[in-house]
Amino acid sequence: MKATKTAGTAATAPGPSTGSRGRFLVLEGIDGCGKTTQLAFLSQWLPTSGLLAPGARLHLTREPGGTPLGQALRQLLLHPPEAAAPCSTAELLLYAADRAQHVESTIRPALEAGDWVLCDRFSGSTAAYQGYGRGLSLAVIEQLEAMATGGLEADLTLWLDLPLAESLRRRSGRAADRIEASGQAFLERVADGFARLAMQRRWQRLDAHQAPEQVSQASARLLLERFGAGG
Ligand code: Z5A
Repeated sequence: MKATKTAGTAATAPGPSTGSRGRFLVLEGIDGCGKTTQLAFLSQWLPTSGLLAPGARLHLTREPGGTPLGQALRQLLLHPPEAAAPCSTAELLLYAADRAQHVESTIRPALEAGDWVLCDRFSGSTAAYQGYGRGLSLAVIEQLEAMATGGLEADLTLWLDLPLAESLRRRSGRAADRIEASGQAFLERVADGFARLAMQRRWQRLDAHQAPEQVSQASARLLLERFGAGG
């Protein structure tokens, strides 16, 4: 099982919590942009990077599905029985419910214990998919985001920027989930939305159209610059 698809905690260093607030890192991007691959790299590299305080742990998690409630919501969102497929507004609210539970029960407690949290998707995905993709109100989405997160924001969001054509090529031959099956025009709006959000929210762009090792090196460099002794 890939580390990033395992919601929950990966203890990486024994010891008591550190007392100071930890760091919250998020990976965002269109389907197949390489988040899982890079999360697997970061889950190995971060604990040896010297960035975590002594005793701090690294938690790997994801949205939707980072909690037991979230796992049930994920199933409903991505693989519902045909008669149970949510309409766009219900879909938005289910992602918000997943996030509220995730922040409250997993992310915030980990950060308060001084741990680091590495999350596959967060609120940017709701703006991209439900806002730009489905065409729901971005203002309403922002209000819901504030409610679900209680104002919690990532310390750093890495945006894996990949052309849609390459994402489709990478995913060819794999069964599409309900969101992926929403059609090319939808996916184009989502991809465009990610590019806009990256500018608005000052995400760090990573060129995801390079070899996986190069993407990993670039992400490690960015993290050292941002959180290292001189950052
Ligand atoms: N969603 C939403 O609508 N609203 C929300 O608020 C949230 C989510 C939070 C969750 O799916 C779905 O929920 C997602 C958005 C929606 N919908 N879709 N569609 P997910 O998170 O489970 O799955 P995903 O985001 O679509 O990711 P993925 O398919 O697992 O892909 P990935 O993790 O980004 O990529 P990967 O698995 O690392 O790589 C894909 C393939 O490319 C694989 O064969 C790799 O070996 C290969 N790969 C990876 N990197 C490279 C490089 N650099 N070069 C070449 N090949 C590569």
